[in-house]
Amino acid sequence: MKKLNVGMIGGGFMGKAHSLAYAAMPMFFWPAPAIPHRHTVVDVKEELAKDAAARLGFEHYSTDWREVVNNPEIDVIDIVTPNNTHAEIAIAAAKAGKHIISEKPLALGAAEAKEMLEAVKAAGVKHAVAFNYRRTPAVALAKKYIQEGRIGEILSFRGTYLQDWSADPNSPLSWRFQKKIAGSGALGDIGTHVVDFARYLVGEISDVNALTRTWIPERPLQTGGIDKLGTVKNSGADVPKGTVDVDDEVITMVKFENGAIGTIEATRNAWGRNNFLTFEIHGTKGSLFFNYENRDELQVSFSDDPSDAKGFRTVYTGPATPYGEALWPIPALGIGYGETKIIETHDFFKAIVEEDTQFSPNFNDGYRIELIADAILESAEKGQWVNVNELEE
Ligand code: NAI
Ligand code: SOE
Repeated sequence: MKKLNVGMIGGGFMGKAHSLAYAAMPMFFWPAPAIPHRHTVVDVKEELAKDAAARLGFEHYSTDWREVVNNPEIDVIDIVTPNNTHAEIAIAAAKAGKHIISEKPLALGAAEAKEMLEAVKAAGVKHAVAFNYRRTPAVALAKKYIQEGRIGEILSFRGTYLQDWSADPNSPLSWRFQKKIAGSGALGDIGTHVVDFARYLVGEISDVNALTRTWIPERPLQTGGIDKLGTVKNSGADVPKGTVDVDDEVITMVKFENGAIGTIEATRNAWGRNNFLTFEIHGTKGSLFFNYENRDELQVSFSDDPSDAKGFRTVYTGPATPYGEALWPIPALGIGYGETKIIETHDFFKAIVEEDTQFSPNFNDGYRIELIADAILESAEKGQWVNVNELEE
């Protein structure tokens, strides 16, 4: 069976998730399209890279991503570093002829994303952006129902991504609060997952009208350089603080090219909400509701449901629903974050080995999502509707 050597840049939170998927993918999808071989992991310091290799099962480690990108033994570059590094690594990897999977958001903005897209197109390599939540089986089931016309013509989409890990002002100034590293705040970090849902399930977004707020304008500087997503507090009068220069919260109305309308909300300041990634879609013949916190479930209501049984009911994903044959044999046995990454890895490796197969979402989608995010920021600043296509150069 074909083996593809992976060079993974970054050994943090997503480094762990992607490594798990490389190890587990062939256990779920057999025969695998190709076996991912964890060849080299890169991190910024020798002790981090060495530790990552031992922990995540990589054969080699390095502190120089350029060396790995240019290593002829490497087939796939996996970018799991903070957002400001994605473009430089991806463009170099494309020039070196590597297939690329980049974590989301693709870039700091549309201008960078466009350069990345042009680089992968010129190189003819396969490319992916890791908006993995669309590969939750219940989300793929919603897509199937929509494609089959089960809810008719879509009228509206309401999407949220609400978390509370940064609601405490003593949560430190992680890279996610710094524009030069993150690009934007809740919008780029989690709002883009909802934008991916909206485009995947409903269609292209044409116009946006947004509000953004920064609720906590400064935060204690992070000590130790370790980003623990707000779980390590840094309090006290003498703790130096730094400026938050990104949005904490975004709410936007959206218009779709097909006439549907919707809203997208994202915040990391919503006490009590953890990974409250939801959508509710209303169509002419029914409605669908999904909440990632209950990710085995899709709530459905159809116009021809019996009149004495009105309301949403729960469909549990399992062997008969998307990806079911590869996953667990009983519905509701439990889909986790890991499974979404395992499916993503399978689908990307399949796209690599099959000449005519393209992975989706890819850099085209990543670029379009950056354009939409740029439009949302511009709309919030100007206080008016912004047409997304008008931002395209
Ligand atoms: P993290 O901060 O946990 O890990 C990033 C790692 O990259 C750290 O070990 C850091 O030392 C290393 N790094 C930074 N610059 C580097 C460089 N130039 N060369 C080599 N290593 C470098 O960050 P996390 O949470 O893993 O996020 C990484 C990316 O994944 C971000 O783009 C983020 O938005 C995305 N992400 C996506 C998620 C999803 O659900 N799809 C979930 C969490 C993060
Ligand atoms: C933090 O908000 C975070 O890790 C995001 O960066 C991810 O994209 C999201 O999936 C989980 O939360």
